[in-house]
Amino acid sequence: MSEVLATYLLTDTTDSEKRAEQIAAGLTVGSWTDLPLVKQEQLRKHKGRVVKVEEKEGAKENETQSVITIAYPEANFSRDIPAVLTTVFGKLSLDGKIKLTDLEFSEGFKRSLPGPKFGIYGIRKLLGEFERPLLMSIFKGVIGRDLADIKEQLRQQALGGVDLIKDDEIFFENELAPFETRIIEGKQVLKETREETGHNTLYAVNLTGRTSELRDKARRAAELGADALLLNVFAYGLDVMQSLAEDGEIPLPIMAHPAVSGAFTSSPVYGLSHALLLGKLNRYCGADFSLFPSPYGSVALPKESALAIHHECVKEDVFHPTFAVPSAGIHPGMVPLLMRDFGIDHIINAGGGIHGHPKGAEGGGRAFRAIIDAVLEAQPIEEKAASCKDLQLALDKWGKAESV
Ligand code: 1AE
Repeated sequence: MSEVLATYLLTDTTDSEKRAEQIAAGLTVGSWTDLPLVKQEQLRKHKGRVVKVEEKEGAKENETQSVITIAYPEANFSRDIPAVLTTVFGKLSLDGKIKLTDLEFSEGFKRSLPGPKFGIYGIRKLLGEFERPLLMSIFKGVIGRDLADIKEQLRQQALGGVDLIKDDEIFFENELAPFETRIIEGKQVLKETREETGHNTLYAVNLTGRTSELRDKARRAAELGADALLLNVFAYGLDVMQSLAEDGEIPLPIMAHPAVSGAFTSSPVYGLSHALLLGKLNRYCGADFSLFPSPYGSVALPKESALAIHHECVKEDVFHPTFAVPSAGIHPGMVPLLMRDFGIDHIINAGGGIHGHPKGAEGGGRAFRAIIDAVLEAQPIEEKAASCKDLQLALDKWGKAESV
């Protein structure tokens, strides 16, 4: 019998064994022990099963914690993420200090999910770049700006040598720079910069609007030559991203932005774990890129959470790996830490850390590229900065980040 396994962290539960049994029965067949034996037999294949109950070491003083795993028969729900989440963490998510930390799916269930269309290798192939972390920059301060301003910002970013440029997540449909025009004109700018520098840069456009419009807008974006779609997936829901990822007429990588996810993940005792939501579920539902706060920047995650997301993005599985994009407040002085903790296969992503460079976005891009090269070549940063003025200016402004 195929099952989905859900693991939870319980906090301040007096009898974890009993609670686990209550959840296993309550979220499947109801109050089991009150049923006549003949009914129990009929419903046995639908009943949840307690797989594990363990006390958790290292809980805070005056706090008890345990980890429980419940197996839910797949016979109880349709093969879609909304049905799974509603079963395993529907009303339960409102019922005391309980956090959903992991979900394990059967191979059959996994086959019904898309996973990333491109994955790390597919994105690298689009760029022809296989040996270093990729560099992405973010449009900043573009609300209220006209297309000429936006094109100039795009040009400056591309000239600095970034591999990808994404819209800001708060940039929606607007009259000054409509979605379709932004793609057409933006691609023209990137064609010109490629002719000037030989460097290819991809553009991820923010796919926004009502859910019912997204499929057609995404198809149009593909026709017009957009390179990738940015999606505020947690404002819409994972199933919306899954539908876009499964659509054969939307042959574009999807960049999952973490906006709104903090409401689901930030509490240590409620919600879902970062690794599950921003790592595993993003990957299974089709995210080619998963953005999340790094452990060092302005909006930071605990290091173990950021590393756990990364692990879920890249670990051995039936799906392509998702590109992890630890972000928020990233500047060039953080690159040695990012590369130490996330390796070569991740994306270094900066908004303010590119645009805030004393020589503008072009200088910012060059500073990042220089420090990435220095780390790859094990060259002392100070030595590299002596031969790269843009890097020196960046280090003078932001310094070198301390290890966390
Ligand atoms: C965690 C997402 C980061 C993001 O989308 C963003 O806009 C970051 O901007 P900066 O680098 O903090 O300026």
